[in-house]
Amino acid sequence: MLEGVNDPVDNPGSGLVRSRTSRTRRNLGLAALVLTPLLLSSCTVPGFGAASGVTDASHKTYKLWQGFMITGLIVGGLTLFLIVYAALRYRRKSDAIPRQTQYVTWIEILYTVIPTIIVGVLFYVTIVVENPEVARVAHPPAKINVVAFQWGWRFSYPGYPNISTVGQTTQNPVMVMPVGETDAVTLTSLDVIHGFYVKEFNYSEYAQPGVTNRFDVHVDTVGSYQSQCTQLCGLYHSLMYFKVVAIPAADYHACLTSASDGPTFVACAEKALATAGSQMTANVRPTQGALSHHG
Ligand SMILES: [Cu+2]
Repeated sequence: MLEGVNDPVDNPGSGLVRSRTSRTRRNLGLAALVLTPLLLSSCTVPGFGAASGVTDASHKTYKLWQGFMITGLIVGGLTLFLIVYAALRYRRKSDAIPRQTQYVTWIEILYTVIPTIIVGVLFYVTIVVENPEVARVAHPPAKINVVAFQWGWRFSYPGYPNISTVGQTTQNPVMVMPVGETDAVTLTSLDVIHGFYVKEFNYSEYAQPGVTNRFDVHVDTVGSYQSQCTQLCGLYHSLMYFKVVAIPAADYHACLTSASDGPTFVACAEKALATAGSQMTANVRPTQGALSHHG
């Protein structure tokens, strides 16, 4: 049989076999060419658009997101491969009806059980990550009230009635948060639904009229983080930015106590940020360099 394959005189079909073998070899080479750089570059798993995070919860959310994306790529890639393979390998060659292979019980069990396991695992890890993220501490050391409106934000600090910052459209108001302390955020809206979103927190929450949403944030990295409204809320939705300035907890409380109003508080916080930032650079901390990226 093999001799016949190698001898075109004995076997007129051997040319076809040989070209199919070389085609298979070429396809394998192509696959290796595409996969090798992909596999080599996977030493650092990419973020797939998510931030590596600057809060306790956001680091875990980041890992969860990576897990979901990698699972999706594997399942999607395998599905695509099987579709393309079946379409090419078993394409119509004659009018004869091919062998029918339905009711193969073990395959049917397999393609029911495997997806169920995958969904179950994804559900479980989501709960594990999400539960601590939405949990709230009984006595938060810092509190902030956030009010969204068309088209801007107001930030005020319970216990300090004189200190609040308001900014709309191009003004980009500043929200100050302590680093290393839990900050309890109370969020609502004056008019329509807005979305409170800080990319580095990997977190988004509705600001709804008539509803008060509460969540805790525990920032662990000093920095300035650009943030925005994520619900299409009208004409100037696209300008509804704000900035989170996260400074050491001691500076945060000192600024709250010493400031006489919103602007002096923000000025104090930005000064503390600059000082903490230059100290961070001097120490060459191996963090994400949040300060230099989000000025
Ligand atoms: Cu909005």
